[in-house]
Amino acid sequence: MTFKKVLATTAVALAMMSSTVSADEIKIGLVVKALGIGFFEAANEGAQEAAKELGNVKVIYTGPTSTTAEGQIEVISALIAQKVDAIAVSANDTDALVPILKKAQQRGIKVISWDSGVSAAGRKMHLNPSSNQLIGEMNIKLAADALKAADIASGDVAILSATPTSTNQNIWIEEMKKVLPNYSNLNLVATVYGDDLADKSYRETLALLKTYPDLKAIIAPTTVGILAAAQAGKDQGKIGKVFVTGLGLPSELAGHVDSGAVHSFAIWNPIDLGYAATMISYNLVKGNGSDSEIGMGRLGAAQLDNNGEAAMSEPFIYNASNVHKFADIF
Ligand code: RAM
Repeated sequence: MTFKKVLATTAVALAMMSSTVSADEIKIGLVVKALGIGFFEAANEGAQEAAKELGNVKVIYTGPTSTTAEGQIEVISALIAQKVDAIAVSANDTDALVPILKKAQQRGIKVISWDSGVSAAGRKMHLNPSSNQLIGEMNIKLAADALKAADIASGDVAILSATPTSTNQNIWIEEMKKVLPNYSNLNLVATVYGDDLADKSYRETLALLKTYPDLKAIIAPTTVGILAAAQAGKDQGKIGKVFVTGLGLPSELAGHVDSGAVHSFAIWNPIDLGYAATMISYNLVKGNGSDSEIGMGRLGAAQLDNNGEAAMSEPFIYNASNVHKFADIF
């Protein structure tokens, strides 16, 4: 090979390398409870937006196929092997992920939880979508509002949650129970778990309707659960008799609001949540921020409490007046 040819070949090789990898690219693993959940897909949209805005950041969107801690441990191990710079996880279990996340941190990987937290030992900080107290209170108030709008004085209500080990839902249920005594017209008869799987949530709803014939409302603080419950109620001819509420996506629930199966529901912006988690992860890698404050890009700064927790924003209520406006967004 002539000297000229060697130079040309080297130049081509270098050009190819720089177009595929760049030495200082920051890799962030965004780990979700499970793949195929609309809420997390919307969060990924925000995460990709943040990566684009930052430049030279790659977000690896990943998660198990069903909502288990075991599945997340496998996914996190793979991210450690890939030598990512940060991991941002929405956890299926508060404690089970701690050992693997500790290992990640020992290897210099910055770890945060977002949406659904892990114990403090497993992460640097946790980003709540909103105040947990507010979310709990809002879910109960939404059920009371649905009954009121239908002129139902009082009645039995049930909670359809995600998995029994889900940090976020468990905290919200606790908060709901704290305010329930203020709603003497709501009688909580059961809490059941659909595991954030559409078919299990659907079956659990059928069982609730059968076991509690006087049920007036189902509160599902999960986007998967609320959608399945609304569908099951509709299929069982319960529109106008049993109201489904909780936390859901306008894009998934607009039809059920139209049909009357859902009077109103709440959610924060899931795109913003994924964006914020990515911005925080990046800032931790870069050493930006402090123990009390860290940047979330266009969303401003997150204020951390003594437990290393922050809240992104307020949840928003959706009903017939606004659900279609937001259905195109998330
Ligand atoms: C589901 C998940 C998620 C939760 C939302 C409201 O998508 O359980 O963790 O925040 O519902």
